[in-house]
Amino acid sequence: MFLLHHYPTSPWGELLRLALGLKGLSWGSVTQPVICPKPRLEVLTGGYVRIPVLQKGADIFCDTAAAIDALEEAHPLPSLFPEPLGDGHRMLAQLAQGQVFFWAVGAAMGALPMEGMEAFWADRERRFGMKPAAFRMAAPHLAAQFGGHLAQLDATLSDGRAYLGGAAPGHADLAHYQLLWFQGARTGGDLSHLTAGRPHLAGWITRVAAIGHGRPEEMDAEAAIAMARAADPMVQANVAPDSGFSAGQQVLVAQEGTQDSPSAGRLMVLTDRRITILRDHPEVGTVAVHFPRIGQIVRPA
Ligand SMILES: N[C@@H](CCC(=O)N[C@@H](CS)C(=O)NCC(=O)O)C(=O)O
Repeated sequence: MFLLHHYPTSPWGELLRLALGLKGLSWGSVTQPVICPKPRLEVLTGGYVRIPVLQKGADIFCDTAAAIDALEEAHPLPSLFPEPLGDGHRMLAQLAQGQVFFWAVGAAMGALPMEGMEAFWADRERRFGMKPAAFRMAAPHLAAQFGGHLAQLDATLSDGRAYLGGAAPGHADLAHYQLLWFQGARTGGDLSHLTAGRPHLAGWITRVAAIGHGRPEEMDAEAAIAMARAADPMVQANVAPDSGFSAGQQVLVAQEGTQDSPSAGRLMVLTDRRITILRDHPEVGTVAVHFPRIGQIVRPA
């Protein structure tokens, strides 16, 4: 059974909740803190503290890109990469990362007050350089940029297709939907201000939301740690010969754009799609921590 480490308000968590729903799965739902420290997550990841993290036994998938691949491999149907777009879903989903996500966060949160959220803002400033005052000042601009992105989504859907890639929903739909879903944080779930003048978005939002979350079962972090301890990781060495690294070498894996601690371990996989390290911890034994190649910085330890 897959376990999802997340928190209810996490937009990237919503992407994976829907992916688990699309696959029709029962899954373990482990709630992790919204801000650092996240010690019971770090036992599994070795330092990665972003949300969500997907777990299957002693295999830990950091970042939605790695998690989506793991889900697709374990449960190929219905596919998260339906034809005719197929693998193109990955590229379209990637568009929802980086700058576009920053616009979406600005649109959803830029106008939120400091009061009552001091610890949250301090965490995000320390880790991501999000200075609340500057962020608030930029909020109208960020919201306008996000509006431009929504106009492109609406135009893509304007030929009457049900989903971004055609008749069936896939990774790209979930990746873009979560950006919209998150806007409801400020409005109690009401997205009418975003669909006004964008007639194709409203129906698409309803269709993607209807995918649902499958069957989550509450689970605590200690049970997740025990499941990792009881399992062996599933990984085959595959380090690209021209990468400058070798299998078994000690490396550090960190994320672009954060001050979060790197995860340390023995390199097992390094391709242009995937990074996998093996690491040992007294509480979990040996676990494999998987990352997508995009967004990670790999250094010799
Ligand atoms: N590229 C990552 C992005 C994950 C991300 O930015 N997650 C946000 C929450 S939705 C986060 O980690 N925020 C800081 C935190 O939760 O501590 C992915 O696809 O999973």
